[in-house]
Amino acid sequence: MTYRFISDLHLSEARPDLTEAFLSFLKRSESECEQLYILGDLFEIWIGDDSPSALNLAVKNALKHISDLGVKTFFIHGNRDFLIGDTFALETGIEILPDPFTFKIGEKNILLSHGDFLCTDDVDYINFRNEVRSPDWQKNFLSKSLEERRQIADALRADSKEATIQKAEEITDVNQAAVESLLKAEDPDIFIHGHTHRPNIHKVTLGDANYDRIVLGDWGPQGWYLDLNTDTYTLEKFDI
Ligand SMILES: [Mn+2]
Repeated sequence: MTYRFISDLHLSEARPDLTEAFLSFLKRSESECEQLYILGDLFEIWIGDDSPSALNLAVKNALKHISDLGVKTFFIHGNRDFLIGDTFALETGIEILPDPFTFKIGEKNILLSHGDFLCTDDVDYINFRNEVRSPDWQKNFLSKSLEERRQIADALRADSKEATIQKAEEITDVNQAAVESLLKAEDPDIFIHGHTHRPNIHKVTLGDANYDRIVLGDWGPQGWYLDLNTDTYTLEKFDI
């Protein structure tokens, strides 16, 4: 049984090469894994499940196809596609999980997250996150026309890009104390997340406890995925 994990593909109309790579990746995943977990930022932007585009349709159809073939698919919201909702889940067969989410593979506890909530040094971002994740904000946003939503989203994205350029390296990475308190609270054997675009395997020791923190990579010149079996895992990359 192989569990496969990806995140931070940032699919958009501007990068058809990434969409192509994802569709081929799903095709081979049909026979290479039994479960597929997408840990956020599948899309560069998501303004509502009712937004029609060729990209959205192609991705939804491909997800529906692999799930119809029996590969169980899961999704955790990223900071770009946090508005993916129940309609998307229904249309694709994907199951939306809370963030963070813990489950068992054999004897091992696995903890999953997108990872953005651990970037607590970036106070502006955490405040923004709290605002846009509130049911009121989302209800208000989704009640606007698609055109209005697109304008607001473009403005937010421009702000965020500018802010990220100005921020110090360490501010946009996860905060170590936040990671440690999450590990102590959830006590997983393996913690898998994305968001930071810093693919790596960190061996963490806290007191008597050992944890593997695996950071998935974003897709660009290369695609990244993690394959996890009962006893082993491998963090893989391939050229796009
Ligand atoms: Mn992210």
